[in-house]
Amino acid sequence: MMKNLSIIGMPMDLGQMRRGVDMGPSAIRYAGINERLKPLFDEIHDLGDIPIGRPEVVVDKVSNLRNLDLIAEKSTLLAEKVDEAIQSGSFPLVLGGDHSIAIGTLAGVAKHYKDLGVIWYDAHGDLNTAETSPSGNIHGMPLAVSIGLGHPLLTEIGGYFPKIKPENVVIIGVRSLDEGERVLIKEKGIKVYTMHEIDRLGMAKVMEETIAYLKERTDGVHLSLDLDGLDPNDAPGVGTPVIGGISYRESHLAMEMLEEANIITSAEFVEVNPILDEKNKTASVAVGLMGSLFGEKLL
Ligand code: HAR
Ligand code: MN
Ligand code: MN
Ligand code: MN
Repeated sequence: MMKNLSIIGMPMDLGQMRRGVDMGPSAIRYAGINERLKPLFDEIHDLGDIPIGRPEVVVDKVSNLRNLDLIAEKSTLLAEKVDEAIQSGSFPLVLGGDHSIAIGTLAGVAKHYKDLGVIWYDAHGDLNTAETSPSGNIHGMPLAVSIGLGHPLLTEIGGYFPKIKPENVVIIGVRSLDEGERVLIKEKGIKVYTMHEIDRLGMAKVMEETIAYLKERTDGVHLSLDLDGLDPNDAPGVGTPVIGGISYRESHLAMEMLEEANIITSAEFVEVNPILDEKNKTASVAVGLMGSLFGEKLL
């Protein structure tokens, strides 16, 4: 069977307030994604970037959500591209952009599965709604939106609802949660490995359990990897760094174990902000992790 990859850039920074994350796809391409992944696929198609432009910031008067209409509009474009890639038999790899892009990615992916699983690799839960958000920033909401909670303009993208079931989600690396997110995790029974469990069990055990859990209940697994899940020492180029994160080595192991288990069917790498980075280190880390995720071997 042919193994093809479709790379889709989503240079959207509308989900938060720090400029520069719109340059994430460029930084990741500059870090050599094509060369690095070329040996691992039969064909790589770089589909370029979804056009975002440079729209003015608009805060929705009713919901207080920043750039709601624009994010809904651009996410619809991304969902269509991702959908097309999957239809053509290609693995979709989306480059962000802030994490609000996951709304569009998942809208394009989830319709192809009865029970899509999601690994949310992140310092944050991204489970806020307009009611619980401390910031009004939509990049703190994409996981909530994908399980069907949030503004209808977001939850209904792609014309179906919800995208994923809360019990098919595993959050890994979280160390910053707002009160409403805590409540939601408990209420919905979302599986979570905080930094505490990663320290206690070790990443190998965390991934073994995650893989076993998802294999049992899902027919495809999307990896949504927020670079701020990693420790800021290893991934400094992110808009909302939180100390005490997952190391580069642990992340490599996680990617290698996912590859061995052969469960990942789509992926996105988000929140790379080259303006805040040190010599494109974070984009290079992202590309290194992609290498492991797609089967790069030392020997
Ligand atoms: N929880 C905070 C909020 O909702 C901060 C979210 C930061 N989000 C990301 N994505 N970087 O993980 O505003
Ligand atoms: Mn092809
Ligand atoms: Mn995130
Ligand atoms: Mn985050």
